[in-house]
Amino acid sequence: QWNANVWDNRQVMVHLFEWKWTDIANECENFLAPRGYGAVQVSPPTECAVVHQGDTQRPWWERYQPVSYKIASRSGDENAFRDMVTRCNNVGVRIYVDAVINHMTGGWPLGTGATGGSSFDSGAQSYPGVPYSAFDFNDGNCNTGSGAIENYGDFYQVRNCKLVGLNDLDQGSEYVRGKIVDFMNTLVGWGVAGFRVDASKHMWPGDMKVIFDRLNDLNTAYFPAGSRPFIYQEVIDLGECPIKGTEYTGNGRVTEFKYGKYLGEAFRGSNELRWLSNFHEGWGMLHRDNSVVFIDNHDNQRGHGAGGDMILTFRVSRWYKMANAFMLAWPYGFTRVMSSYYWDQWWENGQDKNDWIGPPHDGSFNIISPSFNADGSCGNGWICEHRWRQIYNMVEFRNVAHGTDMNDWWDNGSNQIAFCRGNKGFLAINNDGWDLKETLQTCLPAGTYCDVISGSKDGGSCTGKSVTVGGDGRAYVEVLSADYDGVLAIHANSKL
Ligand code: ARE
Ligand code: CA
Repeated sequence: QWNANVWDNRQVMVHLFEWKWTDIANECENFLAPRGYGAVQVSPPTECAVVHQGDTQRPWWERYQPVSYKIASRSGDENAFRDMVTRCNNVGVRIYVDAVINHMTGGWPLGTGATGGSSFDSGAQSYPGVPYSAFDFNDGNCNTGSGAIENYGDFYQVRNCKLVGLNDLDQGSEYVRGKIVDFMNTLVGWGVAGFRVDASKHMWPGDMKVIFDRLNDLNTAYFPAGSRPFIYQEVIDLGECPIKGTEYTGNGRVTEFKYGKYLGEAFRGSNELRWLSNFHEGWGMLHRDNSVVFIDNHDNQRGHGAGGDMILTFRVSRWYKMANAFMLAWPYGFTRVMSSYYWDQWWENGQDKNDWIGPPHDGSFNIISPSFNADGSCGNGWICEHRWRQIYNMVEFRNVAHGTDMNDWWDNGSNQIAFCRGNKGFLAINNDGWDLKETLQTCLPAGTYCDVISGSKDGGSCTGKSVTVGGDGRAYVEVLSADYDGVLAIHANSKL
């Protein structure tokens, strides 16, 4: 449950937020497998409430309000989902499902539509598509006047009361456990490799353990016998809440939200990069083998969730690429690359009033597929960070350096840093306002290497900067403050 079930030489997952199943299947074959991505986190696949906001929009967050465990959403139906899992597994790319098992919908009246046609009544807590009824919810166990979570300082209400008004399932109930286990095991049977477990902070770790212990081993058509589903639990622990991520590491991995927040602070200049030399457990983060790390996620890239305005996103692309390069080169945690769609922000009093806007869609609210430009980048409103050269080339770096540790750290006492990964890779970053021009230890065998940030290796030549490593492993390296990107990266596979 800690093992990501990826191929050894594919060590990165990408979150294809709000993508359709058919588009993901194509992406596995056309891009992710050839570029060495190991897995995809998909948006919640289950039937959910249909929420309309204005005449022209459906918020992305409707998918976090399940109505049943039927596979039916704007991403596609069960057939499309299963076809995606098969096609991605066939090219060695794993699928992780975002499992929303803490709750069902918020307060919608009987008659509100659902993406799979099931009826439901939030007020009566009736979900015949599962079926769940009022007995299966936590109301009797919640100790607040409103029935909602009122104080995050009280771990009891965080687990037993309603998160933002969402009907809170009782995972202590044998019946509820059985329904959740059946849902997850159905997906495992189809070849799903793991789960992001939404709102894990709001469930008791002991109840979750009972559920996960009942999950089947992975499908042996694609995985070695005895493989366990990969489990990573969404727990936001920035140190301010009595609930700690470590309460959940006995069940699987946990999302480490401090990681992206601290890197955001460092690249935005609140903290010098030189301090990153020991960016590990010593910073109060989870053990590296228990954590999933990322620069931003679908919540905090739009001001939901954790980390506030320190979080880096595609909108500050130069820093964003630098932080992703650091993450993908740094031996800590299992890494997740975010892949977003664009929306216009509307700032009022420090809040984006458009934070709810859903993915690109047509007049009938059908999600529009990404288009692909000649250079491989996306159109139709999709950002596709995972297709940015500086990011996918660093995915290859991580795969090549996998199994090595960090060594030969160098810094200039400020915001210029460099380090090696064994004799497999070398990274230099310049976030100072002046040039980095240094002869540094790269730890690589003598030869000429292509910098995979300013370009790519193309046959025997390099479309970006070249770096010549001498017999002593040292090389003259330049990252100018005026360069398009503030990073330089070379590795064993970029040798010319
Ligand atoms: C929507 C509306 C609400 C409405 C509700 C019910 O926005 O106004 O009351 O529906 O109808 C997402 C959206 C929510 C949305 C919800 C359901 O973000 O806005 O509510 O879907 O449609 C906490 C949780 C953490 C959670 C974050 C967002 O601990 O688990 O809040 N993250 C996951 C997902 C979200 C999703 C949900 C959970 C719900 O990633 O996308 O919500 O399924 C501190 C605390 C954190 C807290 C954080 C933010 O940092 O330590 O624990 O995170 O503040 O409050
Ligand atoms: Ca709960």
